Amino acid sequence: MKDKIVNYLSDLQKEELKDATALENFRLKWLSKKGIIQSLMDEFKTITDVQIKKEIGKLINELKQQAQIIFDEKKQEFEKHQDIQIEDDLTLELNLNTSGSLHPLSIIKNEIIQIFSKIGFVVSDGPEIEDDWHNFTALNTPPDHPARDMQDTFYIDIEKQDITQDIKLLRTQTSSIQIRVMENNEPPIRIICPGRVYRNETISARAHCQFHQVEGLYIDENVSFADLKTTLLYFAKEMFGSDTQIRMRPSYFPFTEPSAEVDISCTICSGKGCSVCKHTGWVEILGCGMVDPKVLDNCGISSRKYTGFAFGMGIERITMLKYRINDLRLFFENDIRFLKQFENEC
Ligand code: 2NL
Repeated sequence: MKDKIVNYLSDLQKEELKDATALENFRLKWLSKKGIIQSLMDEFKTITDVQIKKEIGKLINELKQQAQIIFDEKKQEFEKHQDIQIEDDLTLELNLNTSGSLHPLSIIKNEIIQIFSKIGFVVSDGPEIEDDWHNFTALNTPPDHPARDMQDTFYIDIEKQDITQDIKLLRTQTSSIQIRVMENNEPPIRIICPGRVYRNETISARAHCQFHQVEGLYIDENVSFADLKTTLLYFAKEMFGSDTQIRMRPSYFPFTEPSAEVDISCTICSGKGCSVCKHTGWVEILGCGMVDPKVLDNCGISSRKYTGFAFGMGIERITMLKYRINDLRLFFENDIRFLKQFENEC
């Protein structure tokens, strides 16, 4: 039996383990329950001579240990190699086409800026954390107006604020930028103000607690409602195509008088009637009006000398119409499958 084990020891060293299949065959041959080592153990149990038993036991142990070491080392080597192939194949070709792209809201925001800059509007911006004066009071919003309600506006740590000071909040519209510009500049003023705004809304397909706006303001001597209408018709045609028509419906905002809501002829069905325009042929895109004289006076601009118009639109709404997107939440989830669809748009 001793010679047999010594032969096995030399056989073991000659094993060539090229791949995982060879390794498994090795395991079956040497280490499994029906393998060589187990059968040697069975034979070992029948030895009665204590001295021989000791000697043989030592040899079997050596054989077992060596077989196990060979198996473990090869196994580790193959697994490591497999990892490299899957995760770190350094020979793979580089995909050079991986640059990022603009978010659809940025694409449309830039397009709106571009359209208005062609007729002399310049971009202004301002803080997202505003005070009550710039967001509400200067804009002629009365103290009991529903927009001021906690349910509609995010106030910042309201319980910690000194209510004799101007209350801090997240701006609900970018008009606060225009108030700051009017306070600090003499007309003529011709600005557009893109930016993120916040409202305390329950999130759904049609409403979100954050969205983006572009507001416009034009103040000079003799600015008229006809100027407003011409400007917005120009915008609608540039944005949605030269066949686009607009219509104005009377409306109400605390900061404009008169006020109007503007619809465009439905770009999807060309006015024939579809689900987007709810079979009316018209889709609302913005609100506008002549700046209320009280707002001008609040900012130190003489309402006897100057008049102006203003308008405001939601960038999400324009983007949804342009790209036929039907759920607001898609803009804020940053799902790569959504974003990738706009790669070629900018
Ligand atoms: C809407 C309507 C509007 C304005 C915004 C404005 C700003 C100043 C003075 C007067 Cl400083 N008006 N902005 C005017 C009318 C409508 O927004 O539906 N926005 C999404």
